[in-house]
Amino acid sequence: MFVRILTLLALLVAAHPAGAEERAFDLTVSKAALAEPAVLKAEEGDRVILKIRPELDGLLHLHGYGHALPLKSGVVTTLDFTAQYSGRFPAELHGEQTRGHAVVFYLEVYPK
Ligand SMILES: [Cu+2]
Repeated sequence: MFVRILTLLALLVAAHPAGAEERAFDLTVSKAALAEPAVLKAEEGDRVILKIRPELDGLLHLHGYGHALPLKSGVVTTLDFTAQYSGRFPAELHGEQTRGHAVVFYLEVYPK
């Protein structure tokens, strides 16, 4: 058991390049938030942890990264990933309440 944990730790360390940071964001997805999309900043290789509090239903789609996350009003959801591509990526909410697409936030990933 102990050896297994060590192996797992070694894999985790190997997966994160030197200098990578953890960036945690708290986001509320509401009609007001959609009127003024947030800009989230990270650097290439960082671990991004988004804690999302939806006040609307829909599918959150982070373009460029291909992440699609179903949101249900009142159910807090976390999206945890490595910012492996640099650039500016819109995350959109797809659903009836937004009548198609609405930008929730922009993720800006700066090259290292
Ligand atoms: Cu989309």
